[in-house]
Amino acid sequence: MSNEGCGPPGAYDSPGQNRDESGVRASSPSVTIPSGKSSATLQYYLHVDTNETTTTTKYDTLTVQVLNSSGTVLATLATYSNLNAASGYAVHTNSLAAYIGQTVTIKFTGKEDSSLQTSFVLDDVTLTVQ
Ligand SMILES: [Ca+2]
Repeated sequence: MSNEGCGPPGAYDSPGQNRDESGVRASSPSVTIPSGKSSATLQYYLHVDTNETTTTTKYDTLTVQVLNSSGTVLATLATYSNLNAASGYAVHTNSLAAYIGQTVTIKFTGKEDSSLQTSFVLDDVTLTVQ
């Protein structure tokens, strides 16, 4: 029997200090927005919590993007950062009217630097087509 593959315990683990959380990285299944509709609205609730203390620099961000069926980014709908930190959830809406008749994917991508965590908490993501 061999016993390989594991490095020394703790070699890649540095406990304490600034714990880095990866935040949100999620995308919806692709959705087809039927042609002939007049409005398409993406709505979601977002709570941003941060340990950052800056009031000027966006160290940690969450971007909301529209991708086509090939995975190409068509547009960035919104960008949030540690500067948006607040208690409670805020409701946001983005128009997807430009994509009526297309099949698109909505992608939420959280990105953080190596210190001072920011959490982007999404809830109730809905797409309303009328
Ligand atoms: Ca940070």
